[in-house]
Amino acid sequence: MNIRIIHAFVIASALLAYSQAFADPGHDHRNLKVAFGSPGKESEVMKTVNVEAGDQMRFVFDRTDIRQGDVVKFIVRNSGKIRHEFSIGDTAYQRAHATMMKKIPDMVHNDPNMVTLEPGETKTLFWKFDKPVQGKIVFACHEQGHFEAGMKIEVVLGK
Ligand SMILES: [Cu+2]
Repeated sequence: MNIRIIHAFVIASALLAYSQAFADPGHDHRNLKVAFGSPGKESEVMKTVNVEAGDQMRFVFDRTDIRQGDVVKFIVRNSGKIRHEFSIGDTAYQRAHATMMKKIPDMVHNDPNMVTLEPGETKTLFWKFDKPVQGKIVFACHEQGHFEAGMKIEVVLGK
């Protein structure tokens, strides 16, 4: 099993445990997917957000006006001298992700909703915010200690 599959499995397990804790009886979780959207297509992009990840443990966004239904292109640049991560999630997902990253701190991501960026690197993600969100949309870096140091941006998904 490669690290990416382990990662997907651990996140799915954590989310499953979370959602089961809040599930009403009879609800079927066999087809559990991420609850905060789905991978977007470049041809559908409605908004572009430029993101800078820096060593001050901050993300800088040039806009945060994201609404339900938007397909957003994120152009993420690591302007720092250390590795950062950019991941899209919601409150529950990022909490689960943070717990998992403490167990496997050197995990590298290249998934539709998360990328790992070496210093100077720029990567692009396309995400479709097609689902209502419980809590907030949370953009986070889970390199060791970064989330705890405040490397996240929380956005209320507009209607
Ligand atoms: Cu970081």
